[in-house]
Amino acid sequence: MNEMSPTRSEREAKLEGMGCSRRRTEDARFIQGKGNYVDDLKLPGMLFGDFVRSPYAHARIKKIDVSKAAALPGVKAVLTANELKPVKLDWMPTLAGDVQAVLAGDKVLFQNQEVAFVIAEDRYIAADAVELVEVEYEDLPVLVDPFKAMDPKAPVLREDIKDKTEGAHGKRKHWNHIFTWEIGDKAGTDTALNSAEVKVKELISYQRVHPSPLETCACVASMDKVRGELTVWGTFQAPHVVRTVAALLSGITEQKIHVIAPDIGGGFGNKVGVYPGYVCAIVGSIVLGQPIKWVEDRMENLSATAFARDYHMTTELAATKDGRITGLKVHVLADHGAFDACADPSKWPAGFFNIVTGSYDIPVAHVAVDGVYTNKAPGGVAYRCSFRVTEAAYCIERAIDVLAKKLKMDPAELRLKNLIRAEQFPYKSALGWEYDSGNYHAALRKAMETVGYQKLREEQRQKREAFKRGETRELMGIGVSFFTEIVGAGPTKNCDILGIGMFDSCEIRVHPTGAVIARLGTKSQGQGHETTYGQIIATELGIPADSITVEEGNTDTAPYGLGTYGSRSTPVSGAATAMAARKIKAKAQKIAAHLLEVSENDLEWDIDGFRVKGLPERTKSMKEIAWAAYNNVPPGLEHGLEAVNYYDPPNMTYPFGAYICVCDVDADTGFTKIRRFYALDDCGTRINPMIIEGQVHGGLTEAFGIAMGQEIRYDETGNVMTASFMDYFMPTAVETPVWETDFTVTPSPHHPIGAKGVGESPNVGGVPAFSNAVNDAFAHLDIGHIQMPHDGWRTWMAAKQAGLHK
Ligand code: MCN
Ligand code: CUM
Repeated sequence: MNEMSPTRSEREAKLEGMGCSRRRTEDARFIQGKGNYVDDLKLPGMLFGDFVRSPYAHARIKKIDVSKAAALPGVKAVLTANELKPVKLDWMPTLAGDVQAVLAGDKVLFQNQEVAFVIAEDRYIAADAVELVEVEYEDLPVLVDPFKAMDPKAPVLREDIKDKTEGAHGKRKHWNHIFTWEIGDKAGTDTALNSAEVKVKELISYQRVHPSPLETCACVASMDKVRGELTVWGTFQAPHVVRTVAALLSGITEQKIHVIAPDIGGGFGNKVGVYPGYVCAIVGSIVLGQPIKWVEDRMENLSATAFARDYHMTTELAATKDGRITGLKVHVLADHGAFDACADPSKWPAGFFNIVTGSYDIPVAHVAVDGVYTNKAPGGVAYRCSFRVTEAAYCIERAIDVLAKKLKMDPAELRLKNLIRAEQFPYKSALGWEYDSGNYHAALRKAMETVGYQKLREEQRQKREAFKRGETRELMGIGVSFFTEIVGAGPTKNCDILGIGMFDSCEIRVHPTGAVIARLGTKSQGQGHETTYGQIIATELGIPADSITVEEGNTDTAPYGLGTYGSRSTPVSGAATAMAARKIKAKAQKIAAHLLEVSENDLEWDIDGFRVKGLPERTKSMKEIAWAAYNNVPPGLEHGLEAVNYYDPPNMTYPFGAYICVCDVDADTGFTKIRRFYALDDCGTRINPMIIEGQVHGGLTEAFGIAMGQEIRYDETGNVMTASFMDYFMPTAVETPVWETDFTVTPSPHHPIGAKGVGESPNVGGVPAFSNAVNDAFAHLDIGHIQMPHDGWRTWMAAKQAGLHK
């Protein structure tokens, strides 16, 4: 070797592969304002669609008169349910096995429900025409409180299914009941509770919130009547699923539908489902033969598209006097709004809520979930939720603190006592999951040491004394949370969407010069996929990441995939990427052996190519092999260097983390200052540490928003009180605390590169940490569980209830 040739570590660094904090390639266009979002699309002859929405939460539609609107110059068409009925599109199927009105026909079921769709030459004319549509309503009794949904006298909401005793998930108990989902050992759990030395029971509510991505939902539908082809650009987290649904609904054959998700300005689960806007734009375009754009405004997004949570969890824990948990029972009342449009895998009407035993070795547990209809917007699964894992983590993490208070035990100590031990992995939980790997004690101990936990407790003790003496009006709270996530849906044996198994895919082509294009079935909404998939391929194939282009979101070019949500991209498509690369590498080895005139088995991999074992100077780089793949392949081998992999994960991945939050509550204003927030995440093998940190910062900021102020609230007549950022708390840089991040690495044993997902972890673990901190500030006082969100008013009320305002 001459002295100019690069060292091994230089060769490795040049790849910018896994483990490298490589700068995000997509940011070059984003920070220069050169992103390409749906609303940037302008097609010749493009029209604009806008909705007439219901001011009522529950009302019968007596009459719709569109004549004035239709007569307005520039208006091309006005669609109502009557126009959609002949093509059987006035209703559409939801991902949860229910149906949803595309445009309300006989009655409306929530405020701002879609009633008519006006199509005009531009957005302004459409808005004017919306005002001219006259709808006569007869208001009906409104059901807002889910606890009253199954009263014998509750109003009938869904007249279309009121006599159906069977739903998509079994028996219905009431006209407003959707499903009961039950799992675990009921008798065993009751025995554990009845014989427990110590018991706690608490109603833990997770309020309705909304992910509100920066970019609202949008689409452009364009029907080419000559070719009989439909192209739809949209804010889709799962473009292939949208194409399949569009084919099934429209009758246009699937290959003649082109679904394209361009750049997306945040999804957070809000952009998984199919909305009336998409259907109406498509129908309009088919009818008029012109492209139609539909873009929601902020109020429409906040009040009518997929909300999150609204889970009311009655939680019971049984334990011994010295703090061993012996059983867990949870009953959930789930408010799904007017239609069950939860975006869960088909067989999981309550998502993966049965991860509610959390990170603890709980011998027996039982969960029952009742879903009900109310006069609110549909949705339920969104907002970094991992299919209801957020609710589950909040439930168990609050319950642990409630139990610690009852036992007069330190909440961290109670956790250490019950956490699943490293040697128990793979761990089979009482509610049916097999946790792949973890070292929980190491993580929690590292967190406690880093923040100086014992010292903080001592400071808190002193501060409480000082409060009693009247020297301060602040209460100090320390919130601990330990969470286990379950991401990577999922094994096709138990996870599907509309019958399509939840595998995912990657296709890689190596061009003659050694440059690569990779295409995937997932779709980034800001997570940095163009950067990180390239890093996996770089390491696997020894090709610099800068020579690799990653493309997603075009159903014509990408292999079929189920999309990005549930932090599944890394666990499923990341695995598909590694596996596709390995197919290519296996072929490359054959070509290298041919070129070096040795047997395949005489070769070994070395960073960016193959070398002959024992003769390290005899090498063929991947670049050389790529060239040879197009002109000098061994006899009998096909030309080219490409592969596709459809990966069906054998299990989910189980990332975890330990979060600690320190806050100071002002007893007189209720204002809570987050003094410190430490987040340790373990997502197995780390592909890009900088991107992981970004994901954690974003997720913690959302968790802060949820825990400290966000709530989609309705008044008793079903008016949405929080349909704008004036009323719905959106944290800015001003309010957002400083985040300290940390990590441990426990690879997933079944994932090809050992990686687990991370995108939703900070929200799952963050919310209980904040809530536990605020509750902990009051833990020495005689008040019960304080509900989220912990805004100034609620916290002030808690202080008042605790007798601190005398
Ligand atoms: N990553 C990594 N190493 C790991 C795990 C992940 O470097 N061990 C990187 C990945 O390569 C990817 C990112 O972290 O670039 C997130 O990966 P993953 O955890 O697999 O999650 P997904 O890519 O599937 O993203 C979905 C997840 C979800 S469900 C929501 S909701 C959410 C979230 O991502 N929405 C987001 N983070 C978001 N971030 C942004 N900016 N915008 C959204 O809409
Ligand atoms: Cu549940 S929000 Mo994400 O899965 O898109």
